[in-house]
Amino acid sequence: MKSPSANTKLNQWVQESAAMCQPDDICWCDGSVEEYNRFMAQMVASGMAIPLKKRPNSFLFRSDPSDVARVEDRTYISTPTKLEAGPTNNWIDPGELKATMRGFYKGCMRGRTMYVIPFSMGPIGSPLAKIGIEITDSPYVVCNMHIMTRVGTRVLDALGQDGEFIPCLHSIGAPLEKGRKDTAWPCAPIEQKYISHFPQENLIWSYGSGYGGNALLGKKCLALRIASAVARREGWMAEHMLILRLTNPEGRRFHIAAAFPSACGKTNLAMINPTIAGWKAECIGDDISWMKIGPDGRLYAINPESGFFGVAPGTSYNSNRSAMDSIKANTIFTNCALTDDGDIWWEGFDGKPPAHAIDWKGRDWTPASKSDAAHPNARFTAPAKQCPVISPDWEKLEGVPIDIFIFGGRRASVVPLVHEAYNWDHGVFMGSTAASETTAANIGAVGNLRRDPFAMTPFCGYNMGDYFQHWFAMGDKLGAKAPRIFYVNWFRKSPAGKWLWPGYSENSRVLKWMCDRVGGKVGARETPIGLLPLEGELDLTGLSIPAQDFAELMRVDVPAFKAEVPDMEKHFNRFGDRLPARLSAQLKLLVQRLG
Ligand code: GTP
Ligand code: SPV
Ligand code: MN
Repeated sequence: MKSPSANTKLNQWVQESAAMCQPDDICWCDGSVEEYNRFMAQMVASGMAIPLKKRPNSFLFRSDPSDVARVEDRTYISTPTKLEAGPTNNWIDPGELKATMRGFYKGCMRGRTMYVIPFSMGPIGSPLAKIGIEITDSPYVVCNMHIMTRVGTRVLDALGQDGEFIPCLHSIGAPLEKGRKDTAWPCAPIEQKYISHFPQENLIWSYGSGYGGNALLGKKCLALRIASAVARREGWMAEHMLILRLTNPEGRRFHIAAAFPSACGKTNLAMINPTIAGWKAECIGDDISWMKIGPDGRLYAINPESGFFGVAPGTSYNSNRSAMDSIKANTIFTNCALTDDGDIWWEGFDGKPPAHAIDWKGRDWTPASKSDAAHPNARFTAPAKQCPVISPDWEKLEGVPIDIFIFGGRRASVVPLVHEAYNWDHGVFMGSTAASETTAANIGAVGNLRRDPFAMTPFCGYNMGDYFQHWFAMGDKLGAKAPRIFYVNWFRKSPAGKWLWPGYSENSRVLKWMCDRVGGKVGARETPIGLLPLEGELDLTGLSIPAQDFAELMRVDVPAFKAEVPDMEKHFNRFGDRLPARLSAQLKLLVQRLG
């Protein structure tokens, strides 16, 4: 296909990539509904996609059992020196990594079509938006990109003849020999997978996986890893944060951005259905926030995405009504179970489990089966505009002004339901020492406690020590207009292993307390770890939590925090002289307060 673009650099890059990957043909994507339908129809015909009778224009995909999540072990930040990538990233010298990957890319698209996807992260025309071009050999990726980003000809128009774009090269790494029948989910073995970033060149090379953040390169690769590096250079922020608007009964609006690690509750909080009378919530984004200081000196956030790539298991009308309403139609499901009447199902779905289903591996499943019907990292891809609580301002070009930052994670013990930072530096300290139990969103062990600063461990495109410093620099610029910082833990458990907090919609009570703090309506008590709600000021009206459970939920476990100090020191020591002195100072203060 002839290039529809007049951009010389783009055309040259596409030609070079085609010469290396050797596809049978090249298809420039226009982003149209017709194009989406055509690719879906092709995938249905080839057996890769299963149309769902119960959900209009919706399809189920089953991945290869080895290709079910991000692969942090195979993800690289390839800066000229290892020090620039820092201690939290995998690093290979750019020359060496490119040589290795060129070896894999050579001829990798034989027997396949090369799709060129022009996409915008952020609404086209927003001062915060960035253009990317993804080259891929996966039609599944093209359809997902249609939902997750703004794709098509209007992006090429915005790019013009000499506009800047971020090149994102992707291959599933499975050339199709002539006469061979394709598998339902072609991909390369784990040791050939590479998710590589070259931040100095704003370049992404991904090989071998067709799943989620490994393959939809606008998301974690561009909007977080590359964007975080660009943001530091240009003085803005790219964060793993949901964005929501809360309006109190008097009509005052608060905008909240919250960073939790993968599969730790962002989508759920982003679409919260408040249980407190008179408060209204609207969703702006569920995974990524790009933020820049506006003309009034406040921090403005946009959601660079246009869809939700959400965790399916656990999603129900009971836990997240708005997500369920968002996925009624026009949705891609990956690694969910298929019911006999042509619907999807997963663990935690409303109602009784089906008597029979086909599990995510394509095998018969019944409630008596030993394994899960859906993979724990099964996902839905749904357009954001289908969310019943999407904010009318979710695509506002200048974004929304952030009042509150929240950090958090999954901690079965130690960390109370909510605490507030004493000041910006203390808030940055809380973010930098955040810890959480690992989840199925990455290939690897689940349930291991790890430090995950700012929920950015897998997503920071440069030395995390410099990233900490960038947070201080932003705080200094924002001064009194900086958002207030809080830390939450929805996941504390009783010794018997029961959740102490009902979570989900009830988290609105905690958000209300935060807004009331900002509004000066409630006080707080000083504790060694930060400011906690005063007795009776966290609204529990209508909630029946045993007093003993609530006390445990709010308990500041001083000995347990003291016991964590050595691990915090070890964590900080990894950054050597890149660790801002202001963080060491905060750790000292914490130690003093813990006594
Ligand atoms: P990524 O898309 O991987 O970035 O995940 P996420 O942070 O958006 O997490 P998500 O909201 O999809 O939630 C992940 C899992 O945590 C789901 O199984 C939810 O049901 C569960 N979860 C979310 N919020 C709560 C909560 O308040 N309490 C409890 N107990 N579980 C929750
Ligand atoms: C995450 O893991 O944080 C996700 C899913 O949001 S993925 O797009 O696969 O990264
Ligand atoms: Mn995420």
